[in-house]
Amino acid sequence: MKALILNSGTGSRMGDITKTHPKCMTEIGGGETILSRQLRQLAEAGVQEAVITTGEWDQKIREACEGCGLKVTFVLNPRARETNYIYSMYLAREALKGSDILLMHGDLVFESRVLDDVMASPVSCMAVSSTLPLPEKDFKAVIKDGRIREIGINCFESALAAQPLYRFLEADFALWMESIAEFVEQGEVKCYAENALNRKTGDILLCPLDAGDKLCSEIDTPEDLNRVRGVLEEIRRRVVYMCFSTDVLHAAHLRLIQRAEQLGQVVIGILSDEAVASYKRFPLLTCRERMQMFRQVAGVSRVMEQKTLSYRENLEKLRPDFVVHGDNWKTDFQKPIREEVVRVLSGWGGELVEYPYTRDSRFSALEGRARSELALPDSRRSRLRNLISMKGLVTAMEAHSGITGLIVENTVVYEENGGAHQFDAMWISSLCDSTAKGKPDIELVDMSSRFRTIDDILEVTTKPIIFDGDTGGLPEHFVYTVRSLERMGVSMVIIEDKTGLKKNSLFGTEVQQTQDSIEHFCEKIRAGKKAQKTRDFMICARIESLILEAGMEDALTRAFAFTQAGADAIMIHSRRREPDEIFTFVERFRAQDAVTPLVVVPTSFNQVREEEWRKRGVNVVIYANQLTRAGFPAMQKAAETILRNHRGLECDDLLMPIRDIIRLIPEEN
Ligand code: SPV
Ligand code: MG
Repeated sequence: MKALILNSGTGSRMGDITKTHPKCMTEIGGGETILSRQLRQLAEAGVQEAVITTGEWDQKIREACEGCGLKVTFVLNPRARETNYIYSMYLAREALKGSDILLMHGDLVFESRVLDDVMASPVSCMAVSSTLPLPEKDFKAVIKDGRIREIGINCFESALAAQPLYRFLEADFALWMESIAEFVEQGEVKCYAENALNRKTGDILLCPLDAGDKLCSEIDTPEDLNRVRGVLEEIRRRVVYMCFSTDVLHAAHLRLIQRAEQLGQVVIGILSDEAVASYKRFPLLTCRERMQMFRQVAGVSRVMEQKTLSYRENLEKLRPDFVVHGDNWKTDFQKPIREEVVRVLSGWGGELVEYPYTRDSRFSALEGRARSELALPDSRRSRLRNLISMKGLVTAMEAHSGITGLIVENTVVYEENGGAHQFDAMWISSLCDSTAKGKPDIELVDMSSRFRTIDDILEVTTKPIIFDGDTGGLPEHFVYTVRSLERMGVSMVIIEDKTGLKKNSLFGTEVQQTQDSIEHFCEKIRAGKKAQKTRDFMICARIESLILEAGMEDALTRAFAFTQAGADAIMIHSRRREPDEIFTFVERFRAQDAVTPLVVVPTSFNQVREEEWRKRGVNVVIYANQLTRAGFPAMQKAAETILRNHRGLECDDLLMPIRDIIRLIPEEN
């Protein structure tokens, strides 16, 4: 699209103001002239070429356009004094061929929102206002059946105030130009070019584009100038709010901020770490770092934290005139958040302005890179501690293979209020790892094989890992396990205070199991803590006293002894269907220790919601075996169905479509 700016006039009604320069070079505040503002707005809107018609001030206008960033063609009208711009347009006809035309008078000042709307129009259009009174002397557009039939000064019937800002499709502009040529060639050079346009409104579908109360105004007199300056000042004082969660700034963000800046002072809300992690991924930069990054961006006047996905709190604090956002949230999970923004803004007449969302493969590649950084051992290992301190309560879901790891990694549920929920971490259960290999959960699967499982999961995920280390084996062996896990990027190992042939805890006292002595287990914890190299790695001591019916006092005595020995967290287990003994333990432990993270595995007492665990002082909830228990019966059923029917057809309804499997496992490139 090419812009056509008509600047051949003398601006005689401006008095002394236009004695030394053309009207388009009149200052309008903010260090800008009418012309420099138009050129900036055009460049920001992506226009690359402009044709400017000039008259007496040709040289000055050429100089004023230097370095504007647009390719400008100047067309001098040597008869500017005795002709109207119909003649300038006629002279510019060759330069205007071959593209859509965005036409504006050189004395027109408009908000970028109006320009954006005009440029986005799929049909030829002219800016009008349905809210402004009809002007006595300026252009009006007569509208019938939704299209403009006539433009002129003297038509008042069925008319709206109109401004000389048009977008023409190439073919429509050619028709107008044809009519202009006929006028000029018959010597009619003093009338408006719109007279020639009026002859073609039957053939050109020219639609009114309603700018409403938005600024779009010609400056003809010093009074106009004062009024427009006042409006621009008010626009500069308006507050525009935007919220960002990104930790990688790219061109699309900067473009959006640039557009927002045209609406007023830009205030950026930075989404808290917790809010980002809840719906997306763990941010690579902390909220403070992201705030600092946005403070450096030109055009940003203030940066503040936005604690929740909901904008309400910040909007009520700021009462901004505008909220700016990409239009993607009209349909995605953020729809309820958007609706709330519209509702809250309507409280003081604020407006939501949406721009087309940019889906660019270069930006998705950046996101891919950010994700792979989260998978690096150092970054992943430390994240469990961070999440616990950030969220208070984290959830971990069992994974025993690459595919179950991907399910834990990618499953997100969106809530009605626009929030989202996903697992924070993965639990590599000894029960499920053994089951997947068809072996009993008795420490039979050796460490090399367990590490292989970890590696499969590490390769395709980014979330932190909690490893079920069973009893940890001999202290002399445990130190090697700690170092290996640490090196791989595992965040926490949980070892249970049992000894000898370990059986799964859910058997309880139905099988022979022996609890380790406090002294010996403390020795193992101390050895592990001494062996670890990083500050981040966590050793969690798991207490089996309730499982083995050794009593609450024993459980508590052990918990305090194990934390004394250096355990970073305590896991308390029970196989009762009621959670009361776990509640009692948590309450009594918290009475003496407010900080050591507490871990629970609510497999049998699964009626308690996460929020209640949080309130009671639990920090990690592990869903220890649900994926395994969901998956194997489904496989068994599929196998039986095929056996019964001697073919695969009947089994189809039980199966995940192949295309979903393919989507679950994206190919790396
Ligand atoms: C596991 O998942 O392997 C556990 C938890 O250790 S439990 O099965 O409840 O003992
Ligand atoms: Mg286990």
